Amino acid sequence: MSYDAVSYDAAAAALSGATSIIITTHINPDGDGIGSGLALLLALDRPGRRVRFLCPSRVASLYAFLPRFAELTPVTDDAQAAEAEACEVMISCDAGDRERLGSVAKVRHTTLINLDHHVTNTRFGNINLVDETAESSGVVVEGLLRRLGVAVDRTIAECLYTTIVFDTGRFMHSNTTAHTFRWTADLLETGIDASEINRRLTYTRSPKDLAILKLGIECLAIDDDPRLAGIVIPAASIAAVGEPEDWGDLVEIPRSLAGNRVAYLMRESKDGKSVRVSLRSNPPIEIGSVAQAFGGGGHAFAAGCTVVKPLAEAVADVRARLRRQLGQ
Ligand SMILES: [Mn+2]
Repeated sequence: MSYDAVSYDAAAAALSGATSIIITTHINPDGDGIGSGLALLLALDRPGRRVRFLCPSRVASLYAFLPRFAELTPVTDDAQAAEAEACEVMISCDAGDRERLGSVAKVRHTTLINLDHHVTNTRFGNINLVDETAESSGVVVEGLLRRLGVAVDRTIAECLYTTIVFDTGRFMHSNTTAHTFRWTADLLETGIDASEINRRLTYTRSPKDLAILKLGIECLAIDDDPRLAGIVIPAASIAAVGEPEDWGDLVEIPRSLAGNRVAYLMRESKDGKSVRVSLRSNPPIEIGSVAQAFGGGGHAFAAGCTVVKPLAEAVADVRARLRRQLGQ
């Protein structure tokens, strides 16, 4: 039996026997983390079992159309975590390391299942269900549901479809394969309205979101060599517009430049002490190792990190490293 089969079976056994389960995902949850978690909530909830979905930070209202979204409960500090009711099994979706679970990791639990697909996953669970070949964590969830004998119905499919749309960049990223389309086709067979979900995920920008988009374009930094381009946003500019609920895919703006290979988004923190960095690249140039070098993680061609340095210094350091990746 392969390592994967063993961990799928172990996770299925732990969940089948549990009468109390907490589902969670990473800080600043995205379409993959939320979709995976809600799919599990729908699949695992049954009479005689208590299933909760706790989130370590606020969740963008963009996802409010998903079934049972209203049940997402924020646990954002250790005091809340200490008060929260204990569970037998906690299952974390789409988080590469324990720190990404924030205070939720401190809610008492007996077994932790780490369900994920990041290459940089630190195997922090008691059971590690990590499939690096999966396009989204939702794909791993679907494999687990098969082991559990739970059929993917229309509502579960809506959640899983959200995970694949999000993590493949609407079927545009390099992780999109023949498997992706076959897997997604099975979801469509359940009768989901894929175009409506696409609309919900894409055409939902608030005036503030558009102001952020405008700011992103204003802060665009393009070199003579279009292979490297990015956006650097100072804290004062973010304060002037107001922090958005979700930073979305602003990094796709420099990425859309003809000839671009490596794109970045760098946002200065409110206190000016650190910089949040999002990186994207086109194969074969990988930037996962760059994010890791700065203490972050993710995938080979989509990764992120937080650099604890003033903005100018962080920008210089990250750009130098990215230039080296490009062989400059
Ligand atoms: Mn993911």
